[in-house]
Amino acid sequence: MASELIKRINEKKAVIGVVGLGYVGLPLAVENAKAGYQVIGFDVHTEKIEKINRGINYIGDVNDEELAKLIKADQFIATDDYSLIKNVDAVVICVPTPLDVHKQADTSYVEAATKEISNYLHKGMLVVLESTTYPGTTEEVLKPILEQSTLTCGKEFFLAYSPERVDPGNKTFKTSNTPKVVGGMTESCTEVAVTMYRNVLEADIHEVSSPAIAEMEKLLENTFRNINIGLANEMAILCNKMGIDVWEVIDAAATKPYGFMPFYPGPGLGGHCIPIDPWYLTWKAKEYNYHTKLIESAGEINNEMPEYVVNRSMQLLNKKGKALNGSNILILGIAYKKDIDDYRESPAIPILELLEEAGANWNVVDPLVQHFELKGSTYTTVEVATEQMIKSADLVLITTNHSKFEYEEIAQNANMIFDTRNAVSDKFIIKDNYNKL
Ligand code: SAJ
Repeated sequence: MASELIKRINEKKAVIGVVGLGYVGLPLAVENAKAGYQVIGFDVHTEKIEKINRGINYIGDVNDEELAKLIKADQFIATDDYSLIKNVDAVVICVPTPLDVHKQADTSYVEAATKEISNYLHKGMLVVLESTTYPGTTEEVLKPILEQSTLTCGKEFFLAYSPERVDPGNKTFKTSNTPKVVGGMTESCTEVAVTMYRNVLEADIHEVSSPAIAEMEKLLENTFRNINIGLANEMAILCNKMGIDVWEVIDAAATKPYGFMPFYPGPGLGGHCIPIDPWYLTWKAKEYNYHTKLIESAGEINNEMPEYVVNRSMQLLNKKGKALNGSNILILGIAYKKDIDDYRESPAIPILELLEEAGANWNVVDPLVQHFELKGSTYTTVEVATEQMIKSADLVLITTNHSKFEYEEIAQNANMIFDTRNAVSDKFIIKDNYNKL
């Protein structure tokens, strides 16, 4: 059955399903359709389905015209009708795997999608999970659900894991050219999944011996970042105490051509991956009575950065005889990182919450994020900071180093600046109003 499916994939006769049409699923669906496959996208959000079927794109990494052309050519359709899975030869699951309030992995979206697929699973079908999750999910969660169809994994259907590596906004590495790791439940599962990706992506496809290897390598990738950012943040705290410019220290260390990779301090960790992925490991490790000390320490340092930033801001205002309470603070950037329009897990949110608690007056400038939620209320950002806004602020707090900010004007007009991203170039710093992390 594997060879039949491989043949259908190689002849581009296979129909590809993608479940979850977000920043991972939609680019993948488009790449599959561009490769010549008939693609059916599944999502629970009707507004996404309607937009796609009208050829309207909503993901920055997807080319509007490309999507419209594929929809017009009937190469790609979106639906919430899972019964269409019976027409699909291979389905890729790209749904969220958030953490719950106890930082425990929430695989409910994955389980829901898998149960729907299981209802329509048929002989000779491939199922691939791409959502970031704890090692063991594919074998312990997906496989049993899919085998409720009475089909046998590795013989009658094929199951693999292949972590998504989408970096939203990355102009260099996209879905098509980022190397892909694939691990199947059996050799034939791996072979079928690798065949699909090899027909769709330009990038190298790296086979591993099991889904658990692929699940774990993804977590290593992002835990590596989390821990190194934690180290950079701890260095920033220590350097500040010692009166040493941590940014100059990091730039100097980065001259080492081997054995070092620069990471930079910041106001905290945002985004949908880095602050979250390491906790899948921590949570699963408990099952093996192991305490992931290093991961948790790095997480604590990163999680404390928003409070550290607010304390530093308070100290800076105190130097001018001001308290946080009643001060006007202009926040530059609510997005979780530079030139991104996403504020999920953004450290600017806890910073605003702390400023609110301290009785500070704040205003947020962000050219890419128009609205944001804070403690259940919706706020609107200012797109461009006027000279008046800058001058009337007791403190300008740079939390996101968007390229669009006019750093020279800010440096000239601000009473006081706290730059948590080393965003303001030295050449603009002509007054003693400038401070950084
Ligand atoms: N950050 C720092 N210091 C750094 C790097 C990042 O404080 O040196 C902060 C960022 O400001 C942000 C958070 O950490 O708030 C996460 O930043 P990120 O650069 O890791 O960006 P993400 O969250 O978009 O991570 C994605 C990840 N991609 C996937 O999980 C598929 C990650 O694996 C990529 O390495 C990363 O993009 C990337 O390289 O841009």
